[in-house]
Amino acid sequence: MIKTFLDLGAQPLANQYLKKPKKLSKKKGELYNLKVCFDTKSKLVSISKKIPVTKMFNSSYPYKSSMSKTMLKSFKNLAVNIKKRFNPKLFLEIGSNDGALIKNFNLKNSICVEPCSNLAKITKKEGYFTYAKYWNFSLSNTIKKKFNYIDVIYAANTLTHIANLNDVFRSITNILSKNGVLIIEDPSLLECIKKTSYDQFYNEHIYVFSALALRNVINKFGLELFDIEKINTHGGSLRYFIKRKNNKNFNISKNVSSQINTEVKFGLNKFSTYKRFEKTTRESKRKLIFLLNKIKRKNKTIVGYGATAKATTILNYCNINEKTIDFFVDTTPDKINRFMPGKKIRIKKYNKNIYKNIDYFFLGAWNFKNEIFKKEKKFIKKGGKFIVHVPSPKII
Ligand code: JHZ
Repeated sequence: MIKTFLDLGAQPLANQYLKKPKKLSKKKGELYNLKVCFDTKSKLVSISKKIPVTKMFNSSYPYKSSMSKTMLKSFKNLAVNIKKRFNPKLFLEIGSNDGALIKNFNLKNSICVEPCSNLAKITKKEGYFTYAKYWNFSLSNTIKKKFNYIDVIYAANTLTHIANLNDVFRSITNILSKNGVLIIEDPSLLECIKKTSYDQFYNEHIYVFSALALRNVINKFGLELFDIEKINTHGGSLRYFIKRKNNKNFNISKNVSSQINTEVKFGLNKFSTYKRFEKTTRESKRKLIFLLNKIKRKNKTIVGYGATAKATTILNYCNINEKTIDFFVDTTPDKINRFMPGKKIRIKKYNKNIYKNIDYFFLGAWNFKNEIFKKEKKFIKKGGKFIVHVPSPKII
């Protein structure tokens, strides 16, 4: 049974940064109701409304993974580990974005799949064999015809963005070699619930995985988890290592049962846990609005730092507008001089002197707090403050 536990209100598409702000309409499909549900059988957490992929991932997708040093470092380390541990003859990345990970792999034995053609162009230009296509069964057949079976398939922050998980895993098992490994990484549902980071829910995040739910999903395809790594990226993610059940080349690590046991102990298998999360989310909204209003009453300036997809959920759920946050700063070229989705809040190009006349930064990219704090030492030294909303709204 599918049960709804959270209503985040009318939301625009998270990565649609308009050149001019306008009143969005539900009728035209510019706004949708963001509700989050729990499947009592599979334990999957998903959003209820699925937006057509072509509306989300197309030739003007702005997000680039390479915009953060943290991600680049994480991908570099991962590439070293994959080569050491699995030594793939053929490496396939689903959702290769701007090549932040793949550039650590050899041109000759790497394949990229990226449906956003503006991003696919980047890896193509660098010489990587790139399919500017959506991941599906037909594409897996095309790849199989050309390359045969693949021994390492990797996807970061991608599979949770595809509604039809049955097709996702059927397509993967279609081309994964007998002893092949599938590695996927995504924000951890446990961390999301623990930190009340309700902003992990938006149109692109159709699912937020727990190990518990993922195990149930892949089981039908003769796949099993053999290792799980906890990583710090995106507010706490899990990196899952998956193999065919009949592949006895890898032992099942204790990390798998330990993660699932922790999740069950926390209650990720129970609807009541999600109802509690709904309550803490409402409380978080109330506290954030109270905090921002208190600062504004003192005539202080607040500027958003990192025009994230996550910030779209916060701004629209908490009804925060340009009277509270003057503008956002961001380093992503395709976001600059545009407006935060659903809001009249402009995004300005980040520069090193941006903090002059700013009292507070609202940390839209809270998941890169360490990287940003390191970069903004001068702002902090001058008495500048940051506002974060996870694990609960506060000034730091
Ligand atoms: P970041 C996107 O979500 C969308 P977002 C997507 N659905 C997903 O799953 C995750 O990524 C992986 C900027 N920035 O990574 C760059 C600075 O300006 O939290 C980005 O615009 N200065 C695919 O958007 C944004 O912040 C900096 O110093 O929630 C970060 O976006 C740093 C470090 C970042 O993902």
